[in-house]
Amino acid sequence: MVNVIGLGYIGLPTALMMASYGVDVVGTDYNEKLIATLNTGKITFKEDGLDMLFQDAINAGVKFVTEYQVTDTYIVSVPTPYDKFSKKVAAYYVVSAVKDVLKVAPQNATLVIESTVSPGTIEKSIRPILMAENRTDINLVHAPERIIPGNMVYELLHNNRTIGADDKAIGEVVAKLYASFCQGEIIVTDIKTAEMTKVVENTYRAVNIAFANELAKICRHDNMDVYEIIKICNMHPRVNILQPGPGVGGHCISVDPWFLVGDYPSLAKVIDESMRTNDAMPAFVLHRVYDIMKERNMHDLSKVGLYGLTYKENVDDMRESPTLQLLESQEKHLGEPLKVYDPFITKDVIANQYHDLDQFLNDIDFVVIMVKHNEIKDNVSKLNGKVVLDCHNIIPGAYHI
Ligand code: SAJ
Repeated sequence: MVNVIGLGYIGLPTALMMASYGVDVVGTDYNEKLIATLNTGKITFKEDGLDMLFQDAINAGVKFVTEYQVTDTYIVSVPTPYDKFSKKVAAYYVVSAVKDVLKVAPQNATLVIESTVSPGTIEKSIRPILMAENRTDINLVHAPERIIPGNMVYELLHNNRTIGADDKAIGEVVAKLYASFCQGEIIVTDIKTAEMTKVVENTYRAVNIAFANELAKICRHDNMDVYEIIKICNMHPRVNILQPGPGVGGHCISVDPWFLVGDYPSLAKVIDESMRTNDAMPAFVLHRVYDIMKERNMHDLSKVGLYGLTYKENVDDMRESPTLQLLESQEKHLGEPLKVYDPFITKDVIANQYHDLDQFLNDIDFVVIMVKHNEIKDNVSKLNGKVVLDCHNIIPGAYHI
């Protein structure tokens, strides 16, 4: 039996996928409310294909509990934030999950850590716990998750995976467990290499997005069309630039590269500058808003609305979202917060929030497209007559960042 610890954005789909492919799975989370919701047959977040997977897993006998189980395999998928000041990984959730596992784990159990951690974290923060508890019999493994919100179920099935283990034979056993559902290639390596690959993958994307954002600023400065330029450059066989945007959100690309800056401050220069570039984008958008208002002779900020609150399109996840960052930066100007609407955020989470697109558009003259949800792409005609600042190049004739 596999005990999946932490039933969030990664642990839940992983538990459901394994169960639906015939693995005996118990999911554990200390959040009683979350377990109660799952046990009433409700899924806890929106994601393509997750509802169906949930049903399959329930039919296959998956269980959700708050207690850690006595079993031979544990998969830990709890969050790893970073310390805002030191920029280093904050491994306290993983540390406390591991300590709890050790209270019940039998001899020679395998402990797989899926949570993203910086290179060396398992050696520095996890192995010493095993030593202190006299539990060197436990097989430590790192299997960093790679799935992208918005396409998680497909990617869980098809992405290649990395398994880092002290002992190659144990790595192969865990690879076999993942192969019960994963159709991609599974590479077995050592733990530190696995830790580094995960952080490097997200850093690669962060640096590439920062490059696109910097190009957007250069093009804005000299009145060039950044989208046309990127499109033409990407027709070169060895160029693949990502897209500029209003900032980088989510719990991965806006967080993981900081681990490298925190651990190697004198070496990770390009990464540090890239993260600062991305973090500065929401404030850049706000300045664009002020500039466009000036140009159009508009004075009333209460007539400006932000479309989209989530960190990217068609997901309901708001963590580190550029819109929240923009509002935070606006707060510093002591203004009345801008109006906001997002079809995926049904609860009231901030001031001036709308729950109906028509009502939102009725109350404003100036719309900033912060997130390119399908909803707005399908309703472009509703923007007729409005001033539009489009941060994603989806609305013909709109202002760009
Ligand atoms: N973004 C841009 N321009 C782009 C692409 C993205 O501004 O061209 C922005 C998005 O709007 C969003 C942020 O970047 O705010 C991140 O979105 P994303 O779709 O690039 O990635 P995440 O954070 O949802 O998921 C990433 C993925 N990593 C990589 O693609 C290397 C995913 O595979 C990882 O599993 C995930 O991080 C994770 O959990 O680490």
